[in-house]
Amino acid sequence: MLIPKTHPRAASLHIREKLVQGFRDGLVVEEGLLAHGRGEMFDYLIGEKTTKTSHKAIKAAAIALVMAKLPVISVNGNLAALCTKEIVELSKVTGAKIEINLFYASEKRKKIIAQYLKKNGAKEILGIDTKFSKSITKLDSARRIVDKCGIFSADVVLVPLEDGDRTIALKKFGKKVITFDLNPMSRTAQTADITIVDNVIRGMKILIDTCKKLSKEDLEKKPKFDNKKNLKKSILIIRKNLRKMANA
Ligand code: PTJ
Repeated sequence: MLIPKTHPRAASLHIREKLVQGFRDGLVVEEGLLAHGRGEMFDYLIGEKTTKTSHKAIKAAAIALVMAKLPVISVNGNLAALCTKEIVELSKVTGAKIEINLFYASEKRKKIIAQYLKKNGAKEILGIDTKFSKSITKLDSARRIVDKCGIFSADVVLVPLEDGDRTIALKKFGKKVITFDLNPMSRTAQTADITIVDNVIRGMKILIDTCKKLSKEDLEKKPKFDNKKNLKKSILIIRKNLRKMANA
């Protein structure tokens, strides 16, 4: 679909088109389209822009990823469709490994996602070879199967657009969890160590830039970050925007 640049919601419609293309190419599942719709609604409520609160979370996430011994970016269908290039670049900038981990598991879809990432410059992709599969306990979904050299051994895991159960399981497994979730009230958002309440398509670019710009002082000082406090601020932004709309 040709979206006129002057359309008031052009950016949001372009993101939607990217996801639909990802669905047609076999990266995204039907349920991923529903998840995106939920995300669009929350994006609207935060004003379709990266808030100051999200910038704060992005800085904390950048420090955690750069300081990690073994950081891993967990890739699902939606993330692969929306941020193919950014996944590869973030991996280069932070040294993070890339691991494909799907909720609606499918070997065929894993292969398509891996090809997409490789076409965009990814060298190593974990989560494909079952020889290295390990299981995370206390998790029923297909996401419990992880790579021995990736999520299983990681200290910091970036898990964008996630389901709550795995975040809880990863935390119990001793991992520091960073997530992107437009819904600040979701179980994932509430359970993660660092929640970036932003559209992953905007936030990933800012995260890459922030990692590149971190100073020695940032890394030494490690500014304090309170996820619960930050999430409350995101909820207040939504409340304020709703009130504004109701009074307009
Ligand atoms: O590819 P798979 O099989 O691993 O499946 C991926 C999906 C996304 C379908 C699966 O993880 C899922 O069902 O996720 P949920 O439980 O629907 O959660 C997705 C969360 O991401 C929701 O809280 C949405 O608000 C949020 N979300 C959706 N789109 C975006 C987003 N957050 C940030 N950026 C987005 N573009």
